[in-house]
Amino acid sequence: MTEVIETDLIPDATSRDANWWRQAAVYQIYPRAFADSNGDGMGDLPGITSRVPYLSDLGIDAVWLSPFYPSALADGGYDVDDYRDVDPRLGTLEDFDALVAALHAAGIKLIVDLVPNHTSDRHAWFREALASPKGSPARDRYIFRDGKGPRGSEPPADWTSVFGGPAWEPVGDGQWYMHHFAVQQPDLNWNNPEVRADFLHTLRFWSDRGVDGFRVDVAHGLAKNLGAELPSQAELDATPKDGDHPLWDRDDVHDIYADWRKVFDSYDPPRTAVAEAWVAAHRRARYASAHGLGQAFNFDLLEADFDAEQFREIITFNLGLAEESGSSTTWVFSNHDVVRHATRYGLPPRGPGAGGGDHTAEKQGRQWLLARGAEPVLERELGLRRARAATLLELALPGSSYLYQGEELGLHEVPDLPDEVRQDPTFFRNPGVDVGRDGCRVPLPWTREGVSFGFGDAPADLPQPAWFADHAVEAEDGDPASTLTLYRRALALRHELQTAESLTWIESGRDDVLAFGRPGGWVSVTNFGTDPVDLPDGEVLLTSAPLEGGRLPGATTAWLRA
Ligand code: TEU
Repeated sequence: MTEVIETDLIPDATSRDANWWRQAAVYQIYPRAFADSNGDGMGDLPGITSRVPYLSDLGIDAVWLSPFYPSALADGGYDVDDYRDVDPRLGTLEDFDALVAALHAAGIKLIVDLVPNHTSDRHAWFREALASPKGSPARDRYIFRDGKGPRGSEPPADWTSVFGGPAWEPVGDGQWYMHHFAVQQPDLNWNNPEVRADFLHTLRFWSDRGVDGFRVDVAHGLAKNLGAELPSQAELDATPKDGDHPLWDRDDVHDIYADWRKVFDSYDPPRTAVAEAWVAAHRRARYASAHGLGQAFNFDLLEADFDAEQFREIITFNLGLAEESGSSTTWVFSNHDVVRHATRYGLPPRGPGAGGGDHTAEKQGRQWLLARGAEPVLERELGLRRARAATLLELALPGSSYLYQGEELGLHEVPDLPDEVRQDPTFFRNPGVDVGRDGCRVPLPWTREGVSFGFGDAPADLPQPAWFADHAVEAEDGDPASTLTLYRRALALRHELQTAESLTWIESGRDDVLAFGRPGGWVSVTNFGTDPVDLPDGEVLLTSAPLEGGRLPGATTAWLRA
């Protein structure tokens, strides 16, 4: 038995206390793919409001709403034209207020996505920058540099963007601007005081409208230190990301979040934030500090195989990090950027020693997508069975669980979207190398039939496959064996059983079984192997698949009351 962490805090995610987020189950809504109320083929805010009863029945504590701001959708809304408005195709500010009111009436908090690293190229600031001369204050809000060569016709540096292709774009007068992501996403200059002030304004704007927290996009990218001489990509690659890299995870980024914290703490209860920061594990704690954003994602489980040893190591390590930061830890299997976990777990194992390095389970999934899901053959049932077991394990862990719309329906990735409907810039910028993230962004099926399975009255812009019918809410509602029923039961029980943020490993005597107890007698046992195993003593509360002769079969989790 290993004591991992003990705190005396017993949060209650349903109350209005300042710690509501510490062990919340947060459900991510990708708004354009959730529910379409006006038949234009695009999900919208009134669509979400109409589904609040569904969210309430599901039993989540909070919604994380991906960007709903005006946007040309060059990157699914992560290219923001105006941070303090609603995309007219999604509704109005009044619709937003109605959504907040409906969620709050149902006891559900709302976290909105904030995209501070870059604006869109249609943002008023960027238009002004293009219309203004070199060296002007308007250009200083972004990262402009003179090009090299005659008339600046060569880029100022050879950098590649995160999305593939060059990271510098010419504007026609010898100057170029920097973009970590798509061309339509110019990076902001966070050394500019006006940029800093404007985001404080945005934080207050949404906090005043009742928003409970923020998910901070690319939180490790805002601070940059670029002198007159730009380094080469090779030099960037060779520079350790330990606080003084010119572009990523700089120590001074935390000065920005210290300012934000003052805004968060001026509200009652304080507004919360969670950092999306793809940084080395030992650097995560700073983002999660109570003086900064307060919580940070860890993506370790979504990069791992369905493997007891990897899971145990990741869980122990991250609970330790949580102790270091004073925050609670976060768990994520799926989101709008990655191959859905039911699909990842249905692909062949990556072989001995897999776990770290660049070839993660998620990257393996992306390679599979490149073959349009043809090879290797996806073991659909096994993948879903493992995903259900993994999720039940996750929901018993101390800390917050971030769930992605559709996983509660057991959805697989849609691997075979025709190229002509694809929207993700990572598809267009990486021909033949990456098909992008559209396969996890296909609109949800609500009914077994209809032009878009109840998503709306028009066909969905990303076409839904025929097999979505079997995963529709209507098909799964009330079916005791469905994934939706499993999530509902698990989330309801989690509320009942939720307890202090600690965990005690229970030695199972087997390498392929992970068992742990939470204070108060809540026990979770997962069999990662194939042979049925005996369960510890206790009352079985819930299982991710039926027991076999009282024993726990392979790829199954059971919750017990000891
Ligand atoms: O993602 C940041 C990020 O680093 C990911 O883009 C990741 O590298 C990528 O998904 C791999 O394909 C955030 C958002 O979650 C993502 O949707 C946005 O596209 C991105 O920022 C730019 O805003």
